[in-house]
Amino acid sequence: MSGEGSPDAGPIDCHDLRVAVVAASWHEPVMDGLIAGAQRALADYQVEAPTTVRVPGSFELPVVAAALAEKGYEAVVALGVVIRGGTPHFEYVCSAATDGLNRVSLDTGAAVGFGLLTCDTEEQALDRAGLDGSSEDKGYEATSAALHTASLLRRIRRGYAT
Ligand code: DLZ
Repeated sequence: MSGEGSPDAGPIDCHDLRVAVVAASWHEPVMDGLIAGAQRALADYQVEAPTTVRVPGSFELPVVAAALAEKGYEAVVALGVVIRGGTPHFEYVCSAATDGLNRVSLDTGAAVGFGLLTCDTEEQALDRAGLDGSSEDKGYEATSAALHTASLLRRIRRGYAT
């Protein structure tokens, strides 16, 4: 799946949304790009005082995302990178993180940004990490999606979504 066809909705005012970023710690150069992209989006959307926490690996993203959502964060942006190795571990970590994050969103009603890169190689991951020379900026995209979704959910819950 490539970034072709992605929406280009621009920034909206999210200054009063409670937003947290949870980021895994494997593949630090890629994570640095994803986190920087998330921070750029948070600034563009005027989010005030977002929280950022780190977890060891992508497997740990859902449980911490759930704790943040339960604490009242309306948008939780999950960032991680899983790179295929020679064992089935890749599939287990990817599906646990993906299914877990989906569950967090549906169970808590928080908007969860899905910024998990699942790549065959580190080069592919770097190309999506929003670094100089990257063709995509998945940290920014995941944050933007979470903020638009949280804003829509708030309007629906207040009864004035169209
Ligand atoms: C174990 C593991 C492996 C092999 N690869 C990755 C990876 O590419 N990206 C990532 O975020 N985490 C990886 N992990 C760690 C697991 O996510 C988890 O942290 C450990 O299995 C401990 O629960």
